[in-house]
Amino acid sequence: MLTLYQFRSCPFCGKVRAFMNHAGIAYDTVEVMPFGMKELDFTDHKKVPVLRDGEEVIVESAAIVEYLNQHYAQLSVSEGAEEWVTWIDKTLVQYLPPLIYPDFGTSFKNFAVAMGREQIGGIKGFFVRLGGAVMMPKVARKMKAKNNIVDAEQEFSAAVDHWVTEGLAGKTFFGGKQPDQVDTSVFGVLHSVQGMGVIEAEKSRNQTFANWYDACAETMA
Ligand SMILES: N[C@@H](CCC(=O)N[C@@H](CS)C(=O)NCC(=O)O)C(=O)O
Repeated sequence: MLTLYQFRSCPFCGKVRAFMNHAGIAYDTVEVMPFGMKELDFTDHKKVPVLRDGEEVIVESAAIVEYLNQHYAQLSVSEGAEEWVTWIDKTLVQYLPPLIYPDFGTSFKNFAVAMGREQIGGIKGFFVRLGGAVMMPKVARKMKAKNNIVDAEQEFSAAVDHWVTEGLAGKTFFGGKQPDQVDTSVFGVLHSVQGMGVIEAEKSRNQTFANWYDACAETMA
């Protein structure tokens, strides 16, 4: 059995889950505690996702998806996929922290959504939520500066439009009639923030995006 070590709300972990869900690959998940990451004591890589396949330990979300496709799925890889895989990690993902953790109040509210999903309750859940809400706006500000993001909302909407016009380009999916690993990766990253208002706003603004997102959700969520 494959085991995915994850934070449930991490976009990179969402990317891996969406691929496995879509490809029908069975897996277990282990929820890693953000402060300490004791669950990852078996590896020096202190970031999630980490995939364990028997003795094999695979790290880095894009490499994990590649590994899964090679060994368990063999989905066809569409032309231009490599460029979009880079865009997802270098551009699309970078907007999410500034959007969902802009300040303490919004972060505290959005951490409740994430904590609910991760089913971390009680005192431990409260301290993870509080610690995250204090820390993440600082991380988000740094990411914003590093990536030259000025207006996260507007630039994220432009990124969604870019995906629709240049990625989907009139097709149902990037992969054509069927989703491929670019679709699963874009969906997985975006789905990680579902319920926090960001995706909902984009769906009501861009109907083509909404149609694609809902079609992906049928097999990937
Ligand atoms: N390039 C990595 C990025 C993974 C990553 O940044 N994961 C974050 C959670 S979203 C993490 O584990 N952060 C913990 C830390 O940096 O201490 C990938 O694609 O897997």
